[in-house]
Amino acid sequence: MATQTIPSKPFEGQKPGTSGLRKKTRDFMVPGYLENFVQSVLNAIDGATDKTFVLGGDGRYFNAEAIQTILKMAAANGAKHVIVGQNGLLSTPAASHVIRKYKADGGFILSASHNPGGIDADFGLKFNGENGGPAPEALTTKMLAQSEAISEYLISDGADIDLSALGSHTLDGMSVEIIDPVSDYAELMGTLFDFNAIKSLFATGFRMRFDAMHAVTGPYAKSILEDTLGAPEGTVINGVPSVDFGKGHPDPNPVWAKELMAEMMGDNAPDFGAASDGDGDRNMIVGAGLYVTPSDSLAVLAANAHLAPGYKGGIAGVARSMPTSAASDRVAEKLGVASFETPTGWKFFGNLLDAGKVTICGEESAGTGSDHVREKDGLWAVLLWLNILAVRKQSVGDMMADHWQTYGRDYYSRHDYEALPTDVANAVMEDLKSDLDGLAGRKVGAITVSKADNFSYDDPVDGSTSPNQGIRIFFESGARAVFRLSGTGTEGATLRVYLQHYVDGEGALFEEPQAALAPIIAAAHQIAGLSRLDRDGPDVRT
Ligand code: VG1
Ligand code: CO
Repeated sequence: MATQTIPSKPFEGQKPGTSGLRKKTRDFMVPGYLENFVQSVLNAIDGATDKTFVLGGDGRYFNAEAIQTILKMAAANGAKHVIVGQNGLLSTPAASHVIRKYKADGGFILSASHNPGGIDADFGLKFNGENGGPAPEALTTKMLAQSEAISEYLISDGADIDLSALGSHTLDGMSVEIIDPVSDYAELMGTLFDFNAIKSLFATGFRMRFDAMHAVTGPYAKSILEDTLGAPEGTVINGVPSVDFGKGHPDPNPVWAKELMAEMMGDNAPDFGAASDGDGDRNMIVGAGLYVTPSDSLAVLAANAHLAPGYKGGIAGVARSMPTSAASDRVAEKLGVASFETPTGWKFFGNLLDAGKVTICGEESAGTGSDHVREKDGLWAVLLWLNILAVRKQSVGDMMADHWQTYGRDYYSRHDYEALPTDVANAVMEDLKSDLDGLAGRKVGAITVSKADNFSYDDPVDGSTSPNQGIRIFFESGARAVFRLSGTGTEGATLRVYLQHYVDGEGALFEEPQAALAPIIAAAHQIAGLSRLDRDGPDVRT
């Protein structure tokens, strides 16, 4: 066995986006593509010598092959030890936990998250640091620079490791430990939540459906919900991970989690429904007949977290991404704790969590998490909901009604226009930017713009600035429209339009969100000139 030095040339566009490098699977399979990026990451972190890494992914097509390559490259680059999830599986939050628990120097997570999987679909790779969180922008910038200058990579010619065999292995002098992907994570959940209270809830006949969407959370959800907490078998549906996620989009929103939504909106709906995404970091929450918008879910979790043992001392603060609604700010204000508004993407929460400024974070895209790891965590959110429901002994509908009466309701929806021609999507954003100064005071239909800006974030911990994070348009009514382009897509451009309208606790709290938002939707269309998209409507409405 020996280290091979393979000459290589840069590939264009190895720029990590909102969450790692995401490309078409076939791009990743081009000889040298994956290798170049892995070597660039290792170069950017000043090498692998004597380091320990965690390695695993969401099980999509090419997951296992990529793991063998990364293992051989880690060995050739001098790493000491790699911890791998059995069969190459580790959910993103579980990987974050394993990095922290075993004090690894970082981890490689193979996932394109909510994007579809398969040879003609998407693949992705991201690197998380020793705090368990996604590489911050300063580091992803270094990775890109390395990828643009690369001339060779190192790889061992050792044999493949049997990823199904738990325990210790050796690869060209490097030790490899295959671990059960679920047990460390399940143990952590047991320390945060009152499992006995949740067990009693299920024992009363409380009915739940968890849609794992053929993705990585299946084994986690089955083990924790069914085997440990006593939920009846069949509570978890689509629970066996498959390389193409049953040919679906493993994206927990009302459009893609159709099967679950149909059941939850139908007669005899279960009490509680939830779904998670490809890599297990997102969650969707649904009550019988009621979809809970993720921004509201974040607010409810922040307001009630103290009911779970892990948070009984209260929370330090709440952070939300800019496009997320202000619902969690209202909770923070009432609790007398700090709230923060960050750019889209979990990497911006890491500093706030590390500095102890916040306990709970969330995004409108169905990501919620806390300081227990440094990633958003789908099953964690579901378990916190269950713990709260077990203590409050209320239905999801009654809890939401209570919440809105206390804080008012932020009607919310995101409209996505997917796979647009890049020039058209760029023109929408450029026109908005050049109009910004003229927008204040403009009357659009019945509503008036009060202020417009291009969001820029100053990190209060490390002092860095991230400009150009989305266009915000505020209306005099207190409503808001936000426009930004997705940084996780692999085809053309995806325009995201985020819409929000606040009604206080005395107002009309039980409207259908699209209807309540209709004037803002119309104004947003007019201001951004969306008729040029030539689409009948958005591809996804959350
Ligand atoms: C999207 C979401 C963002 C999320 C990111 C990664 O990014 O909007 O909130 O953090 O996906 O989530 P973008 O740039 O496409 O809007 V995941 O579950 O795909 O890792
Ligand atoms: Co995800």
